[in-house]
Amino acid sequence: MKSWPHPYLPSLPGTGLPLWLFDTATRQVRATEPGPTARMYVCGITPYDATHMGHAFTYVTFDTINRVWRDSGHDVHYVQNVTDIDDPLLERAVATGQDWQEIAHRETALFREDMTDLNVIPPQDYIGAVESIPSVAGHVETLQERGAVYAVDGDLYFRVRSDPRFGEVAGLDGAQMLAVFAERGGDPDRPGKEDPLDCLVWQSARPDEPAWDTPLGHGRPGWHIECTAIALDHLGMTIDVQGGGTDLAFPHHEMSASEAQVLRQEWPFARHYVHSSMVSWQGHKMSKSRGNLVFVSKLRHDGVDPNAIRLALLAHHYRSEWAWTEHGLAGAVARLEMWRAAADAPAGPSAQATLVRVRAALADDLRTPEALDAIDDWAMAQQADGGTDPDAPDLIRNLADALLGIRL
Ligand code: 5CA
Ligand code: ZN
Repeated sequence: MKSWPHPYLPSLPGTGLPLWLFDTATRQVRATEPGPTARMYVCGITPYDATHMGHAFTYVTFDTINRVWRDSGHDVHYVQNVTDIDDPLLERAVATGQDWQEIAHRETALFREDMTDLNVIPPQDYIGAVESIPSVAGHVETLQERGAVYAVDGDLYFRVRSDPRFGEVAGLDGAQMLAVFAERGGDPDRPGKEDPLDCLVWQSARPDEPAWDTPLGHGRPGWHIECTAIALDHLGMTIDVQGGGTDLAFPHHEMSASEAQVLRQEWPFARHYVHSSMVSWQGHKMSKSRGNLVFVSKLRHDGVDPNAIRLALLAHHYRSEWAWTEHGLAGAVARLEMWRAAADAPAGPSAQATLVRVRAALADDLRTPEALDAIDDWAMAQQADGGTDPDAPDLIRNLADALLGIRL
């Protein structure tokens, strides 16, 4: 699939620090240890509605990881999928009388615009589920050869217990796994399953639903195997970061990791499983299914500077749950104005220490609120006392852009 344009990244003096991140599987903040090229897979949207602030928070979080790695001297191979065939998309098509492909096409185009305006670095490989169907079928055949697949009325299920490490990503106990699986698209009660947690990898064609011809028969892929296949095809094993919101830790990342581990007979699928917390609005997690949404595109069309939207997101640590508010956005608009006023001056106080502080905050599990505080301190000092360093405003402009994706 077409990705979106790459933003210009200014270079900064010196090199950033190695990035430490919280890993859901080990429940520890640990150093990432990528090779010359860091490898990151982040789960993409299911394109049946526009990008909301929860999505934006998640993609800005992983964009910050991308920027910190680059600043510390790594290239980044970033891969993202688009779930352009799945139940929610078909349900929306039926409910609104539209063609499912048109919805997917339109909402993916809008997502690209939103990501471009938010200065998000695009994935090198942006891959749709539909275009991956031949690959998914091949991976399911390999799982069959490994004895990890069985049929229930023509649908194919992955035996989660064929991976001895199943359960280690999210760390839930059996009862929790069952409850969450049922809530998030699973079918624990389907008769004929060997283990209630076994997950669908191939669904045979249903009347009035799209289906594709593959060696597995006429049908379409299950959800988790889509991300397994795309990640293995484009990044291989083992990746540095598997990412998404906390709602994906189980079952999605658990299942995709187990499928990959059985396919490759290697462990682990990812060195870090990284999850951004849920953004809420009106008392509930912002979600397309509930419909309590604040859209990036709506704010953009209302004339809100996307840099202010990005600042409003970065004001929250990625592992804290928070609610989107008008007040938070207004604070970000004011902050952006203050930073711009200070960076537009001909000189300011030295910004070297600010760069050190921003790098240290981001490298330590992406403490973005503290990175913003460091720039606040510089901007307030500039506004209060002027300053004599003629290079300082440019350094602030460049570090805000390169590390935070904020254009002053
Ligand atoms: N297509 C699948 C992943 S393969 C999917 O979950 N799509 S999604 O459109 O529902 O979500 C896209 C990304 O946004 C996921 O990483 C999800 O965890 C994240 N996300 C969804 N809602 C929120 C929210 N309210 N707050 C933070 N992140 C969210
Ligand atoms: Zn995914």
